[in-house]
Amino acid sequence: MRPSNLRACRLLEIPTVSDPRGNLGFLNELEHVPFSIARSYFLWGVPDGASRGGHAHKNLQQFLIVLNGSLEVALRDDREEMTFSLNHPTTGLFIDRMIWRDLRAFSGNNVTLVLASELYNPDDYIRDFHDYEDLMRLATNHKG
Ligand code: T46
Repeated sequence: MRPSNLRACRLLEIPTVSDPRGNLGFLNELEHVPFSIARSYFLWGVPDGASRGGHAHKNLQQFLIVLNGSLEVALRDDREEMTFSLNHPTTGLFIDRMIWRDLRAFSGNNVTLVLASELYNPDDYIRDFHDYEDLMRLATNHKG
């Protein structure tokens, strides 16, 4: 398992072609999305006040695009936290492996598309923050 890289998590611009008919955004694998895409899923109809996430992934990398509405994403490792506000389909958020994420403040009309580097695997999830901290400590010690 590679160590966390909170600083690698970042907003990435999604190329968009606009003309009088509207807008078209596109994403090329390994060019605009920094990994090979194995799966996509989407979130919608999230009730007011609900939050999602609350876990980290051992290996999975993801790219979030808010297609409609808005959303706040809090990312943290065992040392620091970064918060991103997503509210436009011209910007996506890359989330590296071994990053704890909380998704909150979903607007009522929110639709969020997620591109993922691997197929769904429940064993890839770390759902307890203390377990996450232990794994981070181990990874740091291994690095020396
Ligand atoms: C993440 C955040 C942003 C599947 O069967 N296949 C899938 O591809 C996914 C993503 C989920 N599921 C099932 C597993 C659960 O029974 O759907 C149910 C809800 O999943 P979960 O509670 O993990 O949903 P979120 O929104 O808390 O987390 C999801 C992703 O699981 C996670 O990887 O980073 O969105």
